[in-house]
Parts: sequence; structure tokens; C-alpha cells
Amino acid sequence: MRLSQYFLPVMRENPSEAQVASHRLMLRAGMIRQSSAGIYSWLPLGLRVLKRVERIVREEQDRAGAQEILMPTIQPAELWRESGRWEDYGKEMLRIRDRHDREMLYGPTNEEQVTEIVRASIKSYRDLPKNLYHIQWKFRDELRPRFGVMRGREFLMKDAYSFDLDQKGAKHSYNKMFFAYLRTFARMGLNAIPMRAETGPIGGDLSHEFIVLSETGESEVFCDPLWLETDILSSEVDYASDLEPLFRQWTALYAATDEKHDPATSPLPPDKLVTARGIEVGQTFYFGTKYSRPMGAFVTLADGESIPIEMGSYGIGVSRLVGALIEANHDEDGIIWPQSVAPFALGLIDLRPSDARCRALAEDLYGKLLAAGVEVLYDDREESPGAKFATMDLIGLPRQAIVGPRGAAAERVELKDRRTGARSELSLEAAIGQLALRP
Ligand code: 5CA
Repeated sequence: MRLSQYFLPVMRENPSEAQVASHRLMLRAGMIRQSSAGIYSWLPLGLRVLKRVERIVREEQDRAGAQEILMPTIQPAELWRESGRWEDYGKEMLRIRDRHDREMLYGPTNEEQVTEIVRASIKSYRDLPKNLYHIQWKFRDELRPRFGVMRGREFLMKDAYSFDLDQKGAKHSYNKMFFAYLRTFARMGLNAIPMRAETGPIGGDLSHEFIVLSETGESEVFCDPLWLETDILSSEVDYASDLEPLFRQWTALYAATDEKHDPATSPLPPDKLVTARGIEVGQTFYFGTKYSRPMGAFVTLADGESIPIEMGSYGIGVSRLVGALIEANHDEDGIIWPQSVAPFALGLIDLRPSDARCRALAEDLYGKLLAAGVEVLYDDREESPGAKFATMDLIGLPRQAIVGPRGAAAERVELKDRRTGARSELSLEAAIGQLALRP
């Protein structure tokens, strides 16, 4: 993509309404534009990151055996009357009426909708287990939308729903999502710590919040320092095996949100405990028959007995993750994207497009990198070098290739690593070789 043609409305000044780094940097880097409180449009650069995050989430859901569907954003009130949540859910739920005066709502979550789908077509124990998920916009009329996409009113969530015959099966489904979550966040370079949590309006008694430690997090959390050194990607997770021993092993290390933490019963004394703030990027719930029983989602066993389906639900804040990723990856100059979610792998800067040799070398490199499948954002504009460097650092592409008049004369390119600042000068061929090798 040529920057001269790209829609990238960067801002030089810090927007006054933004209190945290991620919100500030998303606005400044032209990733989002506010529509109204807690509601945003995603501009090209932001949307690319959102799609990258979505892709990792999808791959790990699929790998764990969940199947993707797509449910609507607008749901009928009747379904929520069946579960009792039409009355119970507070003002966060946006209730609306259609032209026939029928009551509807903009979904804050989809337990009822998915239970309706399953009860209509799953009748026999032989049809279970199933896990269905979708990645869809939600609306919650939050009292205090803030921190940009981190606490929005309209936000993108991945929500999965598991359906099992008995508690043992349901726990296995829960465990699969538990490890899928650890893998998902780790692939984005995030250490999300699972913490025993309250279940709130979703219900049930087993729940974990997956929390990324960050000063700007909304919750206070407590955990064993060993959590800071764990790496799930180094262990093989076989979803077909019994995951309970692995689950026990992973949850043996202490971690709790302030709602669950009790200094009196904590296994670690205060001086051995990490006390920090954290961002909740996902939450898992096991709630048994809370929805299936009142909504009549039953299956028939071999002996003819009819029983309610055991259920769990599993959410990931896809749009919140974009903010959380920036909170974890930035410096005073801007964002530093981890490779796996970067909107482009490389920023190519032509320092002097008016110089024919410089331009020819940059164009040559651009064409060859595209042909090698590297996603490149090519700054081909007539701008000062300072402005170009500032923009590239702000938008945070992991690597930069810089072509200047001096290097061009020698057919050499400078490579810069955005995170470490390390620079090296290479021949055009060597640079292409290095860059094309990158995932
Ligand atoms: N039905 C369940 C699981 S599918 C559910 O709704 N869980 S939740 O309420 O915990 O939401 C799932 C995830 O969505 C949260 O962990 C959080 O990362 C994200 N989320 C929740 N509220 C917001 C919000 N206002 N803005 C951005 N992300 C949010």
C-alpha cells in the first residue's frame, strides 16, 4: 500500500479526551474515529489490526473444535423472557421496538439466541457435544464508556457456547476453551492470567477472567509471581486428551481478582504476591442448565429419559484486545505492534522521492517485497524525513526499511527494528532476503 494513497488521518497533537495511551495512540494513528460515546468507526489501519486479532481468535477456536456461526445483533425480547433475563438484565441492555411495536434488543450477549438454535435441532444425546461460536458486535449501554475501545458501548466479541450431556463433558469443554484462550493471547504476545472470578449477569459458579497486567487496567488483581514466567506455547495441548490434570496444574498457581481475593485465605503472604492492575480480555463461564432448563433445550438419552443440556459460555473482547495490545506495546514515540497482529509487517520509507535514484530503488524494493508476499506500507510522499520517521514510529510497524539518497547511490537499504531501535545497513538483495523470510 502506498501511503500517498492510503487513508491514514494521523494527528500530531494528543487528543485531550483520551486518558490512556491506547486511546490516545489509536486516535493519533488514525485507527478509529469516535461516532458517539463508546461507539467508534474503524479506519483502514485499525481495521487491519482488528482483523488480525480476529483471525488468531478464530484459528484457536477452530483448533479446539468450536464451529463458527453468525447470529444477529438484534434479538427478540421473547427469548429473554423465557430465561428471565428480560427483567433481570439492567440498563446496560438496549431495548428497542420495531414498527409493529414488537419488543427487541441489541444483544449484549447471546446465550438465549444460541440456546434457541440448539433446542430446535438437537434432540438426541448422540448429537452432543457441540461448541458454537461467533464473532459479532455487541451493545452494552455502559454507565461510563471510557478508554476508547477498551470499555465501549458497541464492541466486537467472540462468544462461544458449549453444549454437553453431563457435567464431566461440560468440564472438558470448559477446559478446551481455557487452553484455547491461553494459546490465543500468547500468540498475540500477551500473558493473560486466568483468575477465578464472579459470574455476574451470565450466571453459574465456575468462571475465569483472563487478565493482562497493565497499569491502566480497571481491576485490581493478585497473583503468584511465577505467572509472569509461564509460556503456554511451549507445552503441547492435545484437545482429544483428558485436560483436567493440565488444568489443575495451570490453576494451582494462585491468581485472583479483588472480588475473589481474601488476604485471610490467600496461600501467599502479601510480600510474595504480585499486586497489580489488569485488563480483562476474556472470560469463561460454566453455568450448567441455567438457560437450557427454562428454555426447554433437552436431549433424549438411550433409555428415553429427557435431560436439560449442560452449557458454558466463553467470551473474548476482540476490539478491547486492540487497546490492550497497545497498552502492553508502546513507547513515547507510538505503538510497537507484535508481528502477529501488525497491520503491515514493514514500513518502507523513501526519504527523498524527488531524487530519481532514491525513488527507483524504493520502487524496486516495494515491487519485490510485494511479489515475495510481504505486507508493506510504502511512504512515497513528498514530506520531510522527520515527519516520515514520526509517522512510521507512531503507527508502530515492527520493521522499517529506509531508502535515502546516500544509500541509494550504493544500492543499500537501512533496516530498523521498531522495538529495539537496532539498525543495520544491507544490500538490496540481502534486505529482501531478510524481510521475505519473516512470517
Ligand atoms: N456471554 C459471556 C461469554 S460469551 C459474556 O458476555 N462474557 S463477558 O461479559 O465477560 O464479556 C466477554 C468479554 O467481552 C470480556 O471479557 C471483555 O473482554 C469484553 N467486553 C465486555 N464488555 C466490554 C465493553 N464494554 N467494551 C469492550 N469489551 C468488552
